[in-house]
Amino acid sequence: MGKNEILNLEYTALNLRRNILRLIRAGESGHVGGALSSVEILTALYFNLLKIDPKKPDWPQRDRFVLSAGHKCLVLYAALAERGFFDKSVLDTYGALDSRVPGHPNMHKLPGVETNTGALGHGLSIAGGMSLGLKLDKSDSKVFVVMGDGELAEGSNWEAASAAAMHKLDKLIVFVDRNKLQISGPTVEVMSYEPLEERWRSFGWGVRTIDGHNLETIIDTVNQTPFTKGKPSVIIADTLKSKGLSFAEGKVSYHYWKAKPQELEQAEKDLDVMEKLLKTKMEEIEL
Ligand SMILES: Cc1ncc(C[n+]2csc(CCOP(=O)(O)OP(=O)(O)O)c2C)c(N)n1
Ligand SMILES: [Mg+2]
Repeated sequence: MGKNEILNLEYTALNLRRNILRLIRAGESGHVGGALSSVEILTALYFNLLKIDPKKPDWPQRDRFVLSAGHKCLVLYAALAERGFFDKSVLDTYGALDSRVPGHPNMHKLPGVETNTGALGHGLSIAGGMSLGLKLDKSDSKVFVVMGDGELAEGSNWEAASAAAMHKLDKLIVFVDRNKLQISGPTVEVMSYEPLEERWRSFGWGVRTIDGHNLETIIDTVNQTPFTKGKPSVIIADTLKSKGLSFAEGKVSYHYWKAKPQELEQAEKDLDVMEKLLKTKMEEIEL
């Protein structure tokens, strides 16, 4: 990929973070930590990898995206709005009664949402079913899933992982957002999943571990799927929870953020600094 192309995607990632802040401003609170750690993954998907058409959200040939960890919905709303699935003014209704962007994604309210999620541990089963259906239809469409690392404590995931391997769903691509934290503490202390890579491998999946904030790496890695022909693929994305907010990064207490006005101000400043850095990078490229 060209440097310019990557930088443009980095700008898009910044816009997603700005959209997330806009949602938080409207609702005054939300699951911000896991939304911010997945920003680069959703940027890569919605602005490079997914075969989609915002004007035709039900286009049968589209790729599917399932946000299994539905509480991360702020990042999904941010990406869908930025990609043009709906007007950005909808983001300002977050937290309001009957909002189209509720606390967990609802496919009946918003175009681009493939399925309802929020009860952890269901997305992979749904995505596996979608992928099997597409395979039976001889479709080329891929199914992508984003899961949380804490979510992997749900036993249903491992049943779904076995079924996907048995059915040789090699167009099924899962990201585990390994930000190492879940709701109440470090993931390995609440319910350890380690050794994660070996665990997925033993379930019959192709596995890679990457830096989940590096857009170029995310795209290159997806473009190498299936890592093994006939096997589903999982990408363990190492990330930082609340990435981008100086006062919240890596802190479990920002899993769900009840935003104080001073914190919102600081958050805006943090994103302005990010924008300045990107501008400098852009000038260096143009020289
Ligand atoms: C079945 C179920 N149990 C509990 C919860 C409450 N809950 C919401 S988020 C969360 C922690 C998820 O952690 P992780 O998957 O690591 O997400 P992230 O760190 O990306 O926010 C829990 C336990 C839920 N949504 N569903
Ligand atoms: Mg986590």
